[in-house]
Amino acid sequence: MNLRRLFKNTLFTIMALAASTAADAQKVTVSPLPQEINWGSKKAFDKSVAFKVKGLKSADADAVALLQKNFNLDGKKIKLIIGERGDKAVKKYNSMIPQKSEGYYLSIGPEEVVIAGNDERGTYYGTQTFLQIASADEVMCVTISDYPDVATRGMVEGYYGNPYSEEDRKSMFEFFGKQKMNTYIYGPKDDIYHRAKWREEYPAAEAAKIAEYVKAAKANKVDFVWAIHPGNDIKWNRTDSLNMIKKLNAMYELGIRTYAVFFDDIWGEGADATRQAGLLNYISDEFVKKHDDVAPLILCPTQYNKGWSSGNYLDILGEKSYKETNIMWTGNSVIDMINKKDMEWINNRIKRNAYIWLNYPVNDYCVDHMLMGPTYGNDLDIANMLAGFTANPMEYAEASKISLYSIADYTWNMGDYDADASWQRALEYFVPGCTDEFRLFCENNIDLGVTGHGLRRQGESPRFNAALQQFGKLMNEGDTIAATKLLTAHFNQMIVAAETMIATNEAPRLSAEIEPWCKAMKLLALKGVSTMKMLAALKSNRPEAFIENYLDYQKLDKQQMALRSRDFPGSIKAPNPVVATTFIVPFIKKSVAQYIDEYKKAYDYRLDVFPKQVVENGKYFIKVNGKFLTNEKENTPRTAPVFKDERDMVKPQRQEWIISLDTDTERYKIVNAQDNRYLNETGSFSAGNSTNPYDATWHTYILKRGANGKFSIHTAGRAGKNFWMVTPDNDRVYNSGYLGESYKKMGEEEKCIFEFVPINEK
Ligand code: LOG
Repeated sequence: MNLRRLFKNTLFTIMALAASTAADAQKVTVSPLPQEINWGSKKAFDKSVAFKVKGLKSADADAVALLQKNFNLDGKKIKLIIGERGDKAVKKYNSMIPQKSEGYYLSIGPEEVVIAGNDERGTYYGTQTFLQIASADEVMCVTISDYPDVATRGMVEGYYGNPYSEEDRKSMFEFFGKQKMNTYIYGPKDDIYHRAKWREEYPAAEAAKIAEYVKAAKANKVDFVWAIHPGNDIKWNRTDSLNMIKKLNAMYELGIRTYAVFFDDIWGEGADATRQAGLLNYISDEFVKKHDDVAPLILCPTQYNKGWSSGNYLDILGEKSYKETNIMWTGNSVIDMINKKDMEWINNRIKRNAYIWLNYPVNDYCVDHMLMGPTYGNDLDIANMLAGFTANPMEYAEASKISLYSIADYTWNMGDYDADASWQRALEYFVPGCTDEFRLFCENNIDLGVTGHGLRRQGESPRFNAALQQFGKLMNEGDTIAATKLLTAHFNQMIVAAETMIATNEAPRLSAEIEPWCKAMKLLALKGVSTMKMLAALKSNRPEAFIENYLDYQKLDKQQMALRSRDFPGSIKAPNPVVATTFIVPFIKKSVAQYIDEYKKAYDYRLDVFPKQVVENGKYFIKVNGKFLTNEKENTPRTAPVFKDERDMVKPQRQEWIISLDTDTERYKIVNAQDNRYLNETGSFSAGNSTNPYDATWHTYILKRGANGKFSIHTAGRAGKNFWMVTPDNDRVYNSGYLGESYKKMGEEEKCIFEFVPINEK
């Protein structure tokens, strides 16, 4: 480069920088979006400035701690005034403070900063906003008047699966503090002292942990709500009433001041509305009101969504339970977004505003998918119809924060909520250095396919779909080279994005959680590349190249099938991660099948490499006489699946079976999607995946398709030559080997009793 050009370039850079520091560049986008923000036109001061604080002693201590941690407070020139309504320090600004719970007034000028809360949380949130704005190199003058639309905002750790770790929870509290969320309901289904052993006190070490959570949450202005789930075996008698109070008192000792009682996903006696309302009122009288610092109760009813409501259950709760008791609600169905009409319906029934339990981004019913897309679909005009809004997350705490970031935005300032913009800001917030790679990852993890609950998410793989259109056009024009190049380039982008997200050290805990999905995305994209090579080989008459790439494809497929997430010892679930199932997976599958067909018509070289699959690898319902084979006792060693009449809506994956060809034995393996246990030769689950690990010579089946379209399932290898039958009342499966010789004479067609109904991803 010659000197003149160098000079010109430098000049441009300087000019560009000058332009960006002048005004717009310093307008930090505050999160969650404030209600009212007015930027001045001038710079107030630089990032590293020191302040002279007024109000330090009377202001909220957590807010003060934030200031002390982040700023030099030994300055002389610039005043920083902090406090809440009523404090002398901020008296002058009283009229500026919004008269709203948790609201604050913040003004930043060259001589003075004012942080004035309507209450202590308000001061704290004002300080959080100040921190965000003051992180810019040059801080601009601004005044903000801000408050939340929804009083109670946060999450409910209420899913089935591995509960959050200590680190997960503590990091979540901090995140909530920053994003102005104030509620963390603790109710993991798989904490035994929450549900299975609700009467028993936590052992000392675990009790200490809970006490720590209360403190850590509080320091971030988060209420740590503890939930109890007694409905599976509660007796409606005095003993259990006393058991309840005893447990709640023990939790009080640990610092809990807000309590929830969950009656979701139970049947039988526990599900009685009158009894439930009676218990909650009893707890209110005998426990809540006996303390002056315990908040009103939160109840998750058994009929917690419209789809599951019937009779007068909800009316009874509405009439009988004390008006201050909050009643949770997931919407029109278990998994749904919340709309105005539904709110009208439920609020009328329960005679109070419902407290939302949003089942998003929870993925315990589709655990092979990650839900990383925009959080859209909740109505923007329902703030005054809500008692609270909490989201049930995935068991992946960091990945869930993408959606929770948007929940914070939505609940704070509903009217200004823009799902896509909020999503993009969340992506930038977590990985500012590789946002686009992360976005590409998230774009391929949006929809969840067909599930028993029916929720779908739009907008998956937009960049692939754009490329696919172009691909179709080029193929129509006969330009295979350009077409394959185009899609290959897209697949390569996916590979780079996956590798980047694994390697980046910007968000190590996030990377660790999504790594299995990144690997799945990379393997899928590599399969895409192989598919394009197969197409190119086909069109240029190179059968050897076709076979070579097909073998690569098969190898990659096998690697992908072997991927597991959360396969640590004792993990409750260990899913095989899937990505981009709406468009990319079906495209690749369809293309490969089509290219193989074309190949077979044109060549007879190495036809042996193509599997003669009776059943395509995939997810299926296994049905006999219309009944679903169901893994009723997940994670319980030595149990057998049973047949159920209806689709399981609580844990739909119990009825989903992954059938795949084991290429070593060329027989099939049958695995349950709920807990990843394989079926053994007796048609039951063995001691456990770890104590009796999968062994292809034992645990694979020969599947035969009958003329009736149904299948027979045969054992082979070391398990001997038998087949599966079902008990006379279609209760469960058993092995014909138990029945001696006579059954061996059964006709082949007669053995074909199993239906494999594919669970379509699309
Ligand atoms: C459970 C919840 C689970 C969610 C999604 C509620 C109130 N209860 O069907 O623990 O995470 O659905 O699978 C539920 O939603 N049952």
